[in-house]
Amino acid sequence: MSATSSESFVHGQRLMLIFLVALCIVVACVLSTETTMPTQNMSNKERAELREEARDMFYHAYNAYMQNAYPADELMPLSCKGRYRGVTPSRGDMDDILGNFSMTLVDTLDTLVLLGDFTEFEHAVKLVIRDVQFDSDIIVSVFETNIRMVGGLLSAHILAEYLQKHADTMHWYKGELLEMSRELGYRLLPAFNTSTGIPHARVNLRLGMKDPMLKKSRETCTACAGTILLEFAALSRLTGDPIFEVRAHAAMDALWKLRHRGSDLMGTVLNVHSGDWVRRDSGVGAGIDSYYEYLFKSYVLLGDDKYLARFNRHYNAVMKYVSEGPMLLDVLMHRPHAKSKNFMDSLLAFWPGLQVLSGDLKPAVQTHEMLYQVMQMHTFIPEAFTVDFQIHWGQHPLRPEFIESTYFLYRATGDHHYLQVGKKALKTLQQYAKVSCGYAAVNDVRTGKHEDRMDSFVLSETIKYLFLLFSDPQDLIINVDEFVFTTEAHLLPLSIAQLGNATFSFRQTDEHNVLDFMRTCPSSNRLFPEKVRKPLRNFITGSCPRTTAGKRLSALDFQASNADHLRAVYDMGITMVSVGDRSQGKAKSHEEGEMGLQFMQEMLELTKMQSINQLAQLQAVAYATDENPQDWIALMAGPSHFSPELTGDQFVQGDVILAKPLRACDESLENAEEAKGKVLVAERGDCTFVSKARLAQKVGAAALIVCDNVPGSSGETQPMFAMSGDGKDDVLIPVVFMYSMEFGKLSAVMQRRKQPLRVRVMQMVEFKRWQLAKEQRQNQTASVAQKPDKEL
Ligand code: DMJ
Repeated sequence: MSATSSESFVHGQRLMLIFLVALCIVVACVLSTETTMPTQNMSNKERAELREEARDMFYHAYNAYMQNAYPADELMPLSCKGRYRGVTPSRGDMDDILGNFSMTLVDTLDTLVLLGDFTEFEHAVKLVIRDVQFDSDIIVSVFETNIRMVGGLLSAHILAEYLQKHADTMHWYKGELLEMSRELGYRLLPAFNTSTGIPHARVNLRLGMKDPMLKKSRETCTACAGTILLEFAALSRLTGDPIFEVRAHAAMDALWKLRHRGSDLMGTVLNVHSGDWVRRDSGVGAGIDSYYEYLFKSYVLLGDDKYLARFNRHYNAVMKYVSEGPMLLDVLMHRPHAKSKNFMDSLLAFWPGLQVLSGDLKPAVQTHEMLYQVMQMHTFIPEAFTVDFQIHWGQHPLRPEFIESTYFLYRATGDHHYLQVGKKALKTLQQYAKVSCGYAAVNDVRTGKHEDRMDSFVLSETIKYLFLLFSDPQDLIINVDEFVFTTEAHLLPLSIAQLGNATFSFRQTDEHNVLDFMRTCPSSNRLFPEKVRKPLRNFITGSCPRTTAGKRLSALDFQASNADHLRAVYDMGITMVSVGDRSQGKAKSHEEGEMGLQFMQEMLELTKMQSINQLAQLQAVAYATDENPQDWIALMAGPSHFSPELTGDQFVQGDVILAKPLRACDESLENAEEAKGKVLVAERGDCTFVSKARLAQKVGAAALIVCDNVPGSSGETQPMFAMSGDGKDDVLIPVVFMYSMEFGKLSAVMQRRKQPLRVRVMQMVEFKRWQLAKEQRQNQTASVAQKPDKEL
């Protein structure tokens, strides 16, 4: 053994020790308490039955895929056939996952080993070696190809060699899967030729970046660029070719440099050439999730302390700005006190699992509990849900993240609550997602309608984690504690650190602060999950639905000159005193009382503006009242991330027209001609916000208002949010969102008027300023006009 590799070996052992000790500390913290045990224990018999049910689920899905879809990438469980790129009607960017390389089988290989099905594993490996090839003129996602294909091949290679050694089987295997993963790695490498070293989001498997379609490629997401290192390091260490690991480390270094130096937070979309941020929202879910995961797991797998130090810096920032009780809400990386979204996405459900691994158990228990309640409320965790736990986006593609966290929480605590949670998740899948040909994604958790889609992660992660949750570690063929689970739940052995890579030495940098890591262990020595969960038990039911019975005057609408408003304020218990002695804090005269009111009004305006700023530029749709064309009313609207911002006194004006069909998801509109130059209204639903915007732009509309499809929703009772896009910036017209109640008002005026209704789309803050200035002008004119009378 060379000096380097023996050092690495020692390091690897030390790492594993740290990791296990951390886990033990957590478990010890948990078990040393004398708090009451959780109520419902699960018998060994029931647990074993559930493990077998998870196994049956696997075979139901796997056989459906193998018999009806293989060698396709995915099974379409409703039509019971395979989904092929370029053959099956395209779903747009989503299809970048598919490379016609039998993805579901490759992604599933290591689950077969965990299930102990060596015969089928051997058969499947032979199929992959025989059938799978990569020389295709197809553009694929670098991130997805890496985590599902490279990771799947590597893990299967490692397990094939493991079985040769420990199960005396597969002696014919000569590392073919490793060769395949090396070839695929090379095909991904052209994506890394950028000035920053941050890889492009997509690459052509045959042509690299020479595909003309990729000429304009420049944007990627943080998770897309930052979820490469585990697989690429394993690839380098197993093949001996350092190029992969070199490129992946460089990408991680470049990303780290892009963090906001004040907040230590990262955005979600960036330009790979300039390193500029395109979207500065910062959370732990979509667009960034596995970047954090790979920082921590790179430390665990490779033992490089700098990744732990980086993880800790980001982690502290997330816990400071993004975490709010059990919730995790996006903020702006450069303005971390401003929340940028009022909803959470289901991808963040992986976070408690990562917190468990890093030793921060208490917030993990809390967030998991919140998610469990969301799941119980809506049957499945919807793709996105609002801060008051209403559905923001009702889809559920049978994602694994919540079950993954449930598994890690159970492993760390031994609390049977997590077995019960897993049971609930399993039974729900059986009841609502199982179809005769596999498991179908849920299109909308409100209706339970299915989608013709079974993503490869259903087999590689969702069912795998269920099986692991109900299995005793000693019953498994491999000791899972000796492996790191990649983000796609592929197994990479900690022993990879022993295969030292001479290219890298473990540097001690100023980023390194192991103490930070030690501090993340729950400081409360008497922590017990049940104790943490208990106060949260009615977290959701206690806080929603949040409706107000009657319409109350909101501060946003208050006008000191309006007698009704003064009365309403009085009824709320606020008394305006306008006469009396100044020394006692009361106004001296009627005029001073008036000034006091005006002062209060200004304070209110200031507060309004502050909260408006925090709401990331609240928008307004304004129109003149029926009575007086000089009198304007503004209805509250939300901005979008993908359309140009209307700043300062900019506005777009036009007559309002409803799209036909109203959802505006087709290729064109029936009233396309009429919509030219108008402010188009389209209803939310059936397709993304940004595709409605593209259609509106295509037909020449001046702006687009997307109105909500949830009856009764209102900006008065729920926070406004900014509509998300897909990272591209091709929408050049303003696009705003209106809740149903606000749109109802607009629609009522439209129906009342004989003429088309002309509106202005602008910033709310600007509208308020405009109104204030107008009121002040009117007041001045009025007082000038009144003076002679008074003097008389
Ligand atoms: C998986 O492909 C991986 O877990 C990835 O990190 C996130 N998305 C899916 C599952 O939801």
